[in-house]
Amino acid sequence: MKLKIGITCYPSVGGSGIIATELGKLLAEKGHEVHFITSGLPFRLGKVYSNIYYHEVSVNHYSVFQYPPYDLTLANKMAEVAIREQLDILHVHYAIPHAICAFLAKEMVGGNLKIVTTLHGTDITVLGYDLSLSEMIRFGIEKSDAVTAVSVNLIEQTERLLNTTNKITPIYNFIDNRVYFKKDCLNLKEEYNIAEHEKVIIHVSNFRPVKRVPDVIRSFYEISKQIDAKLILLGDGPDYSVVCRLVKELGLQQKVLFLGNQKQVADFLSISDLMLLLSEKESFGLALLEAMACEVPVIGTNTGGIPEVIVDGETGFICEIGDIEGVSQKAIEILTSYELHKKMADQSLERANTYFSQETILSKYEDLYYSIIEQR
Ligand code: GMT
Repeated sequence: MKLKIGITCYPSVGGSGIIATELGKLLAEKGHEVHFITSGLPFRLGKVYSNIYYHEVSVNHYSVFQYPPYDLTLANKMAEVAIREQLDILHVHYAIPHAICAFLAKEMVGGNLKIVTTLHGTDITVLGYDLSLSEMIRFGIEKSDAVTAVSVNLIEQTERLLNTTNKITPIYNFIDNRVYFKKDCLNLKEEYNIAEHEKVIIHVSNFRPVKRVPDVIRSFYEISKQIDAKLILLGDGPDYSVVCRLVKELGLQQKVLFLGNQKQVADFLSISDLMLLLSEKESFGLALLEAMACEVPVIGTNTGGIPEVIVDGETGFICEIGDIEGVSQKAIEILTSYELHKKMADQSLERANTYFSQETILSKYEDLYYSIIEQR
């Protein structure tokens, strides 16, 4: 039975938007009908699919409202699309506000519409501590027909913090290995003036304070004392200028490449020897998985879902938050041993393609959809 699925996410460049969009594309490839109900065209949609529709949520800025009513407009749009298109499922990414909007839409529509909520992280690990929102997040989770989270750690945190009773199923994030694989991009090194013998370290994030990008710079500073290397920074965000200043202070201007938001992430990963993701909070760390699929070993911090992605000592290393010395030692270990690097690169690819492949994860979502539809 083919399903009609509405998907709501933040359509920007963040990991949750990427996962929601990629999932929509995979579902469409399997013959399901997918309706994106979002405030903008999802960033990763790319090519045209005859069974993917886009319904824009455009919020009116009436002067009578002090704040634009995104949540209510979204709920109204969800209800409208659910009735017109006879949706079976509304799959929302983020409990706040999307699960609440879906609940409102379901109340408006009645009937058999089912809500699936996927928790991605900051709706729990940051907003969950905010007493002005936590009860609402709990409500959104309890009222969903099915709830998933992108790591087991995120489930534990949700249950501990919010005392939820609704079952939460872990469904890990995935990569599309038709997009993320190691390519021959050596010309990129030349274009960016990276010498052939220089090692390339990469960091990809939205430069929020939680990503601790200054730790990446400080670790790189230590590494570059012993190894000829360049650091590629992909992404942009609030800490960008703090990071620029630190790079200048440490005299690293010639060694750090600020490349901003880029679409061809796999090309940059293909010339990289190591990824650093040294976050304070990270419910999964999609960037790590993208690196692993491109045969890049990774060093991440011992937080959130990162230890579920990296196998310490096999696909990379796990270090404590803020342990610059530990990170730089491990990085030097990987970058100076051909055998260790090769072993970790191979094991990273193997892990990405077995535990986190699109086929495995897509079928988990499909099974979940069918299981709640059977409960009708
Ligand atoms: O990491 C961010 O700041 C962006 C955020 C998002 O909404 O995209 O990422 C969260 O969801 C991703 C996809 O599930 C996860 O890979 C990230 O680990 C998670 N970020 C945090 O937990 C901080």
